[in-house]
Amino acid sequence: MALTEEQIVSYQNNGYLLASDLIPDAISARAESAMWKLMQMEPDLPETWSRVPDTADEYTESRGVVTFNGVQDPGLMACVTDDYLTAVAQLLGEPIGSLHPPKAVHTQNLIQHNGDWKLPNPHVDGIPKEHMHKTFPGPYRITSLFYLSNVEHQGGGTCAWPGSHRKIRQLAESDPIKYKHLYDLNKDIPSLDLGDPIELTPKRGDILFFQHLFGHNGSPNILPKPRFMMRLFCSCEKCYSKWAKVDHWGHWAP
Ligand SMILES: O=C(O)CCC(=O)C(=O)O
Ligand SMILES: [Fe+2]
Repeated sequence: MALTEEQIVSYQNNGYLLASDLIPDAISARAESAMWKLMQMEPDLPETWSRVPDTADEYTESRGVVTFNGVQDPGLMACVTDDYLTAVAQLLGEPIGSLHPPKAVHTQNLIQHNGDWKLPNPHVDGIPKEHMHKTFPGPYRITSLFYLSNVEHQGGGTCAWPGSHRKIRQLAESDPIKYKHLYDLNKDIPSLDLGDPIELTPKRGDILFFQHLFGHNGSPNILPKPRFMMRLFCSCEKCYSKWAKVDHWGHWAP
């Protein structure tokens, strides 16, 4: 088994799990190289780290997010290991070997943000107004963030609110009409007392799993080195209909 019973229980209790060792080091090292190449940056030349690549699909300047959609580079796709797929099946309680694999990735790489570092407010995923995703059952059961660089304090670590999935679900269930859509639910999340977040500082090859309705958010990368992170895409009918993202790609939603 890819994950221990303790890790599965921790995921259920906290709403998330940061797991190491699902990707062999050689594979994550190759994936990091693929990411540097995609970003048109040289790992040994810091002067190249702040250039937004002209091939990027999107650049969100306010947060320094460089997005590429539907990337199928074999070096990146190799991170979808059998152990990873087994881990997802374990966390979902599905039979091992029963999940269809994703077909591509999308990047959310963070280049240096010129400003103060501060903790973000929590959000749940699936909030873009144009989608109006329903809160239940939600656009996915579980999602995975793959880190492909070592993330230091204030270097773009994702912030996680342990146990927030229960409190957010309680809020959603308290008024099913008002909170029919994630878009509206998300507006009231900052008013909840979710406690202090944990600023995760993952290592290359770590994977963050979290559940539907889990409170989290990215934090700024104020360090020179870019933070590399990717999520998974799929083009099958089932995934595409749950959360169409761009072109024929949707988020992979096993
Ligand atoms: O950039 C991050 O660390 C997290 C971004 C995020 O909220 C997400 O991918 O759902
Ligand atoms: Fe998110």
